[in-house]
Amino acid sequence: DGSEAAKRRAAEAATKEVVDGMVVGLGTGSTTAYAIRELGRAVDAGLDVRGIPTSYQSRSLAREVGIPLTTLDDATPDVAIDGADQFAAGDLVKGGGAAHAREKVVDASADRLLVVADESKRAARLDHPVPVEVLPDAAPTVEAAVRDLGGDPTLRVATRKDGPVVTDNGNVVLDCAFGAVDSPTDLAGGLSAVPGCVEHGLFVGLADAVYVGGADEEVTVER
Ligand code: DER
Repeated sequence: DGSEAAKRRAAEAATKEVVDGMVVGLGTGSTTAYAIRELGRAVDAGLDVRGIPTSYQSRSLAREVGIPLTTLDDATPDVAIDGADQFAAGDLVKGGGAAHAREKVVDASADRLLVVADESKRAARLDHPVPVEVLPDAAPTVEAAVRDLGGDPTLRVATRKDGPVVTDNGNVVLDCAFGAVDSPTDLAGGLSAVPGCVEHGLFVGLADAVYVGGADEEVTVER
């Protein structure tokens, strides 16, 4: 459908920034998956790159398409390519895939973070529920702290598994509805200070470019 084609266009446009010898942070989600597949084709054609995955999903897809992998022990990403649940003026809500803890580490370590998205992710102000990865035993106390910050937390329930979604790190996820966020910086600071919060999905000031796949076969780049 249209949005899949738009996601693919955005991802393939961003992948053009990857040149020989680069180390690439490989984000998680369906939009970034198009970039990972495109990188696999480029590797088949002789491109010399190494990838640093951000989740079980991105690692297994990178292996499937033949991208050589490395880790942050041995390399720093020149570029990271990652998706978003919402973007507004370069700030992001991420975590739809419950991978945002490792994504933020890799994305922030990269010299350039390229976000890839379709138009449905665009917003004037961030108002998407913010995923918060939480130590399982801390869920009740983090829920209370989120309410004190003005949010409404919902434990993310798994499908085809009884109980909550469990992240690659063995934690659970609260989706926290705050409505329109006046200051992403302030809310990010408030969430980071909550004991038991492993990582939240506000990526403030991290994106260097947002590649947006439009309905009209176009890709716009917002810097
Ligand atoms: O989990 C994540 O942060 C993903 O990048 C998500 O935000 C975007 O996933 P999508 O490209 O499948 O919409």
